[in-house]
Amino acid sequence: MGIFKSSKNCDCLFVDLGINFLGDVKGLHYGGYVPYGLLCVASYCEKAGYSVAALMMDHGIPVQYEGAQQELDALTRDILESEIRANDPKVFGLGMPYTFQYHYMLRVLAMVKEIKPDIITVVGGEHPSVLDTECMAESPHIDVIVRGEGERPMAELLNAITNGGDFSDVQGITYRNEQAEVVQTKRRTFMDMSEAPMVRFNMLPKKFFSGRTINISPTRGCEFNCRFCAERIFWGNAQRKISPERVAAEIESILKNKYDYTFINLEDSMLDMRSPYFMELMGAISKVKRKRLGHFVTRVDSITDDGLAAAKKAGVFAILYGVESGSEVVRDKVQKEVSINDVKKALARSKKAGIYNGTLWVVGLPGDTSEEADRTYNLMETLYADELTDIAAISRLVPYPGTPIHARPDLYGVNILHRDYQRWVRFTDDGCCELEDFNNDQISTAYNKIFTMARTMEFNQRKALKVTDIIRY
Ligand code: B12
Ligand code: SF4
Repeated sequence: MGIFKSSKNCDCLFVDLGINFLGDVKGLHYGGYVPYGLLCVASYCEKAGYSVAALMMDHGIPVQYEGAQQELDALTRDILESEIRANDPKVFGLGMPYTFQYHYMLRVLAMVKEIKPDIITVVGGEHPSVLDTECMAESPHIDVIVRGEGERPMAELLNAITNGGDFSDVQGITYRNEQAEVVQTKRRTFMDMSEAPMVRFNMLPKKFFSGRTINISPTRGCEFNCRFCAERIFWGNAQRKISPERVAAEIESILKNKYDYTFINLEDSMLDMRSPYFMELMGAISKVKRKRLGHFVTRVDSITDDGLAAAKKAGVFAILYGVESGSEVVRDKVQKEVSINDVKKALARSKKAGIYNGTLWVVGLPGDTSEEADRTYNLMETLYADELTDIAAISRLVPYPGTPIHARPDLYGVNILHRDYQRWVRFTDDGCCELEDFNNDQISTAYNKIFTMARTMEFNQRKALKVTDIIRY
């Protein structure tokens, strides 16, 4: 019997790699996550009539695991062996939301194929979706990659596997055919969100949720086009929405499970307060009592006073605003079409509405230099001094697969330094790219200077300090 709920005659064991395998990597380990995307796919397949089970590696690997790789791999293998034995799945569906999980993914898939050679491995997530042929070339243990939105292709694959269909009919996948050739099927259109069933969180054991934030995503897609971001390409440039009633019902279902979670966050690419949907969503959520709502992310140019009031009434604790840089040159280069005035005005309105303001920043974007980064420093310092930002999440640029910068770094003056993906981490001074006029060491120096100032400012504000560990971004 495995540590997770087992499911006899399981069609697919869904597994997310989590974060504990990393050990205590600077700035990255802050409690882990609930694998929402994986559960979306598993819930959809279950509704389509397949028998599924879900496993999150973090539940079996201790927090901030400190062992050597050999020990980690032995532990991982034990977990996989016990779960595969307990469930005997036909398919192993692996979720890899983060690029830094790449090498661990390769090792996990090799183990899975050793444990059960005839199992079919299917991998999903942003990195393999974009770098499908590279992943296939580097791992003989991947049978199929689902590119992009996972629900429909995964259900169709399970149908093909259990009923003997042909993978070539499943749009949106990359697979190895009988001649071991890598085949990419046609890109698939996005699904209508009314098809998405409620996510069944209780596929994972109750104690897994203890101390974690639960992220749900009422919408998919973004109409904006910031050049460092993959959202528009991965999810499409039109926002698809889950009905507010269904979102409220999903939150109710979380409450009914009595999980010991910290916050429920709305983790959409961005929520636009100007849309009627936003007001309806806040209205529906405000009817759910005692839910402990955390944050959502938006742009400074999409706020409205009515929207802020509705968010406050719905119980939203914090709003995270993408500011990115204090440099106009940089913001122009990455098509973040907002001015410093917009930033200040929006943050002031948000504060006035009683919201806890978080701001999101990136050092080392195209156009950045030591001088431009000083503008970021100065703007952030002013925002802190004026109490317009309570917390700041400062990253350095990582050209994630799926972003326009990753596709054409040359167009943006970005030089990718290495492809050691486990080091493609953005809250660190160990960079993976640099700019023509802002080299890796200079970026690290600017990053550390800004980061240190922000921490000092937060520590000066006792109110901010209390929530530093709560807002996990
Ligand atoms: C919520 C969120 C978080 C949450 C929780 C993470 C989680 N995975 O649930 C928190 C706040 C913890 C977080 C943290 C970080 N995040 Co984050 N996060 C997101 C966000 C905004 C939403 C994730 C989500 O739930 N999406 C909705 C679901 C439905 O989509 P999905 O997970 O992609 O799943 C779909 C497909 O990928 C696919 N799929 C997924 N799994 C599987 C499995 C199978 C078998 C199949 C077939 C398909 C499949 O089908 C799903 C449904 O269609 C995404 C951006 C985004 N909009 O997706 C960034 C994103 C995942 N985060 C990102 C990053 C970089 C981070 C951080 C590393 C930032 C940092 N600190 O440096 C940290 C590290 C994680 C940690 N320390 O725990 C990047 C990852 C880029 C990359 N290539 O690595 C993203 C894509 C945003 C971005 N483009 O910058 N994050
Ligand atoms: S940074 Fe935000 S607004 Fe810009 S494209 Fe990405 S999700 Fe959209």
